[in-house]
Amino acid sequence: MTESMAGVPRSTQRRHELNESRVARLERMMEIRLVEDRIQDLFAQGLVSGTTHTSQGQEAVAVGLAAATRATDFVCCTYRGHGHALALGMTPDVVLGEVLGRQIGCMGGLGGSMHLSDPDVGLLPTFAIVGAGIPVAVGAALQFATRRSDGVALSLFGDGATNIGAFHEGLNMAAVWNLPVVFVCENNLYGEYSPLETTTAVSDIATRATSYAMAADVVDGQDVEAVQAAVTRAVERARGGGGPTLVEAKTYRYVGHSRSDKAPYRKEGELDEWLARDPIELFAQKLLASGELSASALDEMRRHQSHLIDEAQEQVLASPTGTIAQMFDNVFAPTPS
Ligand SMILES: Cc1ncc(C[n+]2csc(CCOP(=O)(O)OP(=O)(O)O)c2C)c(N)n1
Ligand SMILES: [Mg+2]
Repeated sequence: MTESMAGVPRSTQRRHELNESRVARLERMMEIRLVEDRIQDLFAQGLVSGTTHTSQGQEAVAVGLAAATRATDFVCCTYRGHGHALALGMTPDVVLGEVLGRQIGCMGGLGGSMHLSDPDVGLLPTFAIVGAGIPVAVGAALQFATRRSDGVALSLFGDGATNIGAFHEGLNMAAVWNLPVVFVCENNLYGEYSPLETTTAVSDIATRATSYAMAADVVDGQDVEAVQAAVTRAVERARGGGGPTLVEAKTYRYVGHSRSDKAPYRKEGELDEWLARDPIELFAQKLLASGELSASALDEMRRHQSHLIDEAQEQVLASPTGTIAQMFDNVFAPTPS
């Protein structure tokens, strides 16, 4: 992790910037898009081991959530987590480093794309198992409640995960124990290659909260400020002792599920409809209209962000990969008595 001169981790500073400024939120959404595009390029060049899942189109959910929370809260995301990690404050070099198996990565390059984590920004370990983070977030909320702290745990997951047992067990327990947890479903309309309506009996995932007598909200996942407002309401409810909330953000992934999936299963015209409501464009237009940003400042922001990602990529590609010896660094073995 990069340390600033004042000794505050750069990731923590980045989190504060996001909490404070609308322009910073637009910039972060751009950064996420650029990093995800870059990861796809690097994957195509054979530089990423294993698989990778990118989130182009879903940037507003990551940034809206991060802007509504504190670095001392806990977030559990998924294997599609590069954007969440960047939004929470992890720097592009650390994310790219992990994806490319370099020591500079947040897990020293041993976790890879699906296992980003950093306690400084409150990002709990991340799983490849669909829905696995949901009970972990409930556990994190239970420890906040037990310690009587005002921390909140948040769980991010997809629409497909709401058909998993852990989702129902987690929501039930959170409701029964009135825990400070916010469940955020990124409904991107597909679970792997299956459209939502072929796997799921409801079209509004938020209605599932009714079974657990839980508050719920459905929000436009392309509108960063709508996401921020909904998550803020839910987080305030949780902090104030009002218990859990299920927030459903309606969004879309522009890319396939993973790797080189070209998404031939999409409905005709669907991608274009969603591209017409691109979350970065929508927010940029809003800031231009309010005068917070000029057209030239927006162009400069795009150029600058792209330059920063070029630099991060160069730095990462020049840095050492994880080693076999490193694999044993954090292994605990009891001494035989
Ligand atoms: C328990 C489990 N079942 C199946 C899989 C294979 N799998 C990986 S991602 C995925 C789709 C999940 O869809 P969703 O929850 O909507 O998240 P998205 O990928 O759309 O972000 C599946 C079925 C898995 N990783 N874990
Ligand atoms: Mg999905």
